[in-house]
Order: sequence, then C-alpha cells, then structure tokens
Amino acid sequence: MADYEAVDDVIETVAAVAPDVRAGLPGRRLTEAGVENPSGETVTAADVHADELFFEALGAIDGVVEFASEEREAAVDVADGTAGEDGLAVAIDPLDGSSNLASNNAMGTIVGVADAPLPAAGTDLVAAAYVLYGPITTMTVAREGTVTTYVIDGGEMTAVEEDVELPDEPVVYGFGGRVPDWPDAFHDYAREVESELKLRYGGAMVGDVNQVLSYGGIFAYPALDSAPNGKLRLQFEGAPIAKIIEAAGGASSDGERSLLSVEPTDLHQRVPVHVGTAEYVERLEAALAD
Ligand code: AHM
Ligand code: MG
Repeated sequence: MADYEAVDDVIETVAAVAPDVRAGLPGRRLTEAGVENPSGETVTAADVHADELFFEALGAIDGVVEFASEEREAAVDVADGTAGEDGLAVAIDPLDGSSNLASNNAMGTIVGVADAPLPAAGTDLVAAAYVLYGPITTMTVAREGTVTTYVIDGGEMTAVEEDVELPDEPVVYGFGGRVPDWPDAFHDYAREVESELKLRYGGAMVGDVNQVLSYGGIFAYPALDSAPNGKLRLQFEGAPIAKIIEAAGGASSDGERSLLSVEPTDLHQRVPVHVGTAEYVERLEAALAD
C-alpha cells in the first residue's frame, strides 16, 4: 500500500522549496538553459533550477518512489518499488509559465501526487496542488475532496481559506492560443463567453486558473487547428489543475469528458484544457459537440 502520510510530506516539501525557487528567479531572469524540454520548448535557467530543487527534495521523501517532471524525458525511480503498491508517484511542472519571467508576470508550480505508476490517470491522483508566485506566494491544495489555500512565508504554510469553492456568479475568462488558430466551434463559443465575462489572460496557467478559482468563470487552452491536442500537458498541467477545480465544485473537460477521465498514454501527452464554472464547461462541451 502507498504511504498516504507521505502526501503531507510532499505538500509540506513543496511549500518549503517554493521560497528557494522564488529566490533563484532574479539571477536567472533572461537566461536560457540552451536546451529544449521533451515538449520541444525552450528551457530557461529558472526552469532547470526549479526542477533540480524539487527533484532533490521530493525524491528524498520516504514513501515517494517515482518522480517525473515536465523538464525530464522519463520518470525517475527514486526508491525501490512500484507506485501504488510501495509508495507514491509525484509529477511536477516545476515552473509553469516561465516565459513570464522576462516580463515579470505571474508563474507557478503544479504538482500531482498519484498512487499509481506514471503516467497516471487523473482518477489516480490522491492530491494535487499549485504554488502561485504572485505578489505573495500562495499554495492551493486539493486533498480528500476539499481545497485549501495557504500563504507560504519562509517555507511555512498558513491556511488562509478552507473549503475553497468557485463563486456562484462567474466573472472572468482567459483563453490561450491565437484566435485564427481556434477551431470554428470554439471560436463561436468564445464570442458568447466574451460578451458575458471579463477577459483575464496572463500567460501562466496557474495565475489564470487562480483568477477563475477566485472569481468564477472559465480558463481554456483549447485544441488548435495547428495543434489538435492544444499546448498543455495532461500529466503536469491538465489533470492536477482539474483535480483542484473539480474539488472546488467546478468542472474540467478535454472537450468531451472530464480531464480526470482522459486515458494517460504518454508522460508528455498534450490535451485540450477547459476548467472552471460547471455551466461554462458544459456549454463548451455542447458547443464542440454540435
Ligand atoms: P510552460 O509550462 O512551458 O511554461 O507552458 C505552459 C504555459 C501555461 O502556463 C500557459 O497557460 C500557456 O503556456 C501559455 O501559452 P501561450 O504563451 O501560448 O499563451
Ligand atoms: Mg507548464
């Protein structure tokens, strides 16, 4: 059996490491690492630094047997045994939205904790969390069906909101990709949404999703004509964020089904991501089905 006490250790360790990630940003502001990640994207020195810090700290936790990162080709066995049987698997996007470092805008860290080998299905996540490096550092955690937001200060977590739920009256939306690259059905849906909600798009999923969690509405990085699976990755971005949004009373979809029900086939597989207020996600699915 997986050691579920290790879930707390994972969450506390992410909180402990986050200030070090943040402290490392100024010196790495405009530095590329000179390599591409497994998704073919330019890696910044800050991505590499965050990946190394999280790998060292999370890989050392008793009860964690497998570690995977958006910045690493393959999952790493960090202890003997099989995830789900002998311990937990951790999948992390160490620095989501790192291209925002050049313009000094929000970034985040996204973590999924699974009791199954990676790539794991969203239904195998026993916890998920994101850290938002905004004016202050916060961490939002979904565990046992509820969502809690913490302020992180000096590596310590202080709960500032328990039982977080999406507000009833949605206010904001943010959609990624270029408009001419959107499939027609999404384009029509977006026209409706933009007449009802206010645009909030900052180019970092964690920041944009946190707006949706705070104000209600919908975030999407949809399928594109040039990229039918969109940009974001199921394992490192779509599934953990879906776990948090669904636990907060919202919904998620790849266009047809909950992101938690998408079959994992590849560690770095991409997936269209739509998350937020259930009514908006349902309307999206209906629009794409027409
Ligand atoms: P990253 O993990 O390489 O930073 O990429 C993911 C980010 C998301 O945070 C964000 O939603 C998206 O890429 C933004 O993409 P774009 O710059 O195309 O709007
Ligand atoms: Mg990312």
